[in-house]
Amino acid sequence: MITIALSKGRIFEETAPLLAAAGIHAAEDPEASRKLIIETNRPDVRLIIVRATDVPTYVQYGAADLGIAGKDVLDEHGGDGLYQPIDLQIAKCKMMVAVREDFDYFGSIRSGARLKVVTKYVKTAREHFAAKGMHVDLIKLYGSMELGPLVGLADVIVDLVSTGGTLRANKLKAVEEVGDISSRLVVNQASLKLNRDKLQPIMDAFQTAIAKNK
Ligand code: PRT
Ligand code: MG
Repeated sequence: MITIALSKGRIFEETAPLLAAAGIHAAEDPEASRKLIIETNRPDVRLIIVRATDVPTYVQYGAADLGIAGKDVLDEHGGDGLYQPIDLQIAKCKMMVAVREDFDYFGSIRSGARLKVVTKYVKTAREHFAAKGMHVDLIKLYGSMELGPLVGLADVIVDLVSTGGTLRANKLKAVEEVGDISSRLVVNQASLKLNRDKLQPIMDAFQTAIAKNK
């Protein structure tokens, strides 16, 4: 049995066409179903539906053979024991630094102010500001980072931006790019050695489908 870990929502939606290219079709829509294990048309392939941040953990410990996770999640996780062979080019967005529309980010940096940063991505943010030689205070949040600067919890957020609609709706502006984000296929290395005959065709089908979309 091949187990593929992924999250519902945008990752599932954008992965479904890639799975279809590999001849794998979910028997149920995880959005509609409460099942955490979703059968597919292939008796030897199943999907498990987990939180986006938990995907690397399932693959790392071999509870899933393959997983699909954002680079944001993988960078935070550290990627121990995870092989990342394919950039799937899905769920694309950017990791950005953002502030209130009326906040002078570059002026504050020049004056040497110590900025307060809220983020779900503490490791990524720490590395970004350290590379710029900035000393910041990091505050970990689990969601709705956009609220932080509005209520005085922080000066700065580090979060994902795709359309920019959430920033605009909350009178925030992006001031600096941290990096490009897309989802990656992650593979358990021991499983790849044992099950290469089953995993390689799936990986090849993904590659071909991605190349066609370009
Ligand atoms: O939602 P939940 O707390 O269950 O988990 P999650 O947020 O980790 O999962 P999900 O499904 O929301 O995101 C899964 C993956 O999609 C992330 O790990 C990213 O790699 C990728 N992705 C791509 C995004 C976005 N685009 C994105 N825009 N993840 C989140 N967002 C959020 C962002 O955090 C911000 O709140 O959408 C908001 C901004 O969107 P715009 O369009 O208003 O700019
Ligand atoms: Mg989300």
